Amino acid sequence: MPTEHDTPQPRSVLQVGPLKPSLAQTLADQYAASALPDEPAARDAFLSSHGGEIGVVVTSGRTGVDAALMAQLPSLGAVVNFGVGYDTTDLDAAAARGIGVSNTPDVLTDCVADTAVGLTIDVMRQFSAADRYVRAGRWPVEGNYPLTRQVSNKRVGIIGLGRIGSAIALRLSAFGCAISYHSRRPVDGSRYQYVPSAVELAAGVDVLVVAAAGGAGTQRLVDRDVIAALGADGYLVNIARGSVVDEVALVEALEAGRLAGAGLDVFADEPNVPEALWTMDNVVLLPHVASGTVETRAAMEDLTLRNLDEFLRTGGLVTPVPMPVTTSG
Ligand code: 8YV
Repeated sequence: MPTEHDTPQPRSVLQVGPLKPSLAQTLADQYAASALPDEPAARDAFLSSHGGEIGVVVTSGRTGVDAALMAQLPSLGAVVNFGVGYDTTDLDAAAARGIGVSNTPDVLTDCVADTAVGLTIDVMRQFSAADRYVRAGRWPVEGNYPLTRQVSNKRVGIIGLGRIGSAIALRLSAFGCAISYHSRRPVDGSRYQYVPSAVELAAGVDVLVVAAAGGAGTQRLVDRDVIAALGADGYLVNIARGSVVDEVALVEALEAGRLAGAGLDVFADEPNVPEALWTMDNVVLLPHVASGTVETRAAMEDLTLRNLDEFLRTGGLVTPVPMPVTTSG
């Protein structure tokens, strides 16, 4: 009985959501890719006439493919993500249909980890705020900038000791920081201290760095209790996903002085950032730029295309993500 692998699989490529311009151009020029229209009527028209032809979607971690869209792509064989995070793609729906999902791990680890270290130094030493102080002409008028907090030798807790979390730990260890971490389970062979809960971790550190993947499993993992445990002398740094932190609780704690500061590259509803944070000198706000370097985005683009090529050639993927086990699997 011919299986689905024998019958020729539709190989049409569909771009879903905005992508790095050069990648979008390559998809159009070299893969005859279509781009899913944003406008609802045009989108529905496209899906009803061409949905069945689509074999692979290329998207970014910021857009993804949900179950509703997946249902309108009956021949879909893979979702190729530009980005390490894939929390916007419904893995359960994909697994149920045997659809593979890939991401771009490793190639962005250094830049994201550098950003976490940069945010930690900036928020504790208030370099951005001090820079604004000088540019506002306040130094000759108000004198020296107030003293800030030392980064070296501080106790740092990492939520999510994966590739990026480990790279952050390595960097901050070189600053003499004592590293401890919380993850779903202890990491075999890790030289850092495992702490079984996020609250206990926060209670024992000066800086809490969020490096856990987004998704249902980590939704508001850094909640009110964790923020309270971190305390009025504690700092929060997030380079993972806004969804991992209870942003309302975070803003309230900062407004009430129940947290010393926060360095944030990601937010709950990007690109919207709570206005209450805009005027706080003990908060550093970045527009989701952790992997945003020429070198890293080029490497992400290359790995995205390698996954696409592999799927079109063999039906496999170069960097598939771990898929949930389905009851029917
Ligand atoms: C990407 C990211 O910029 O890799 C991720 O998960 O969040 C960023 O590196 C983004 O996903 C691509 O749009």
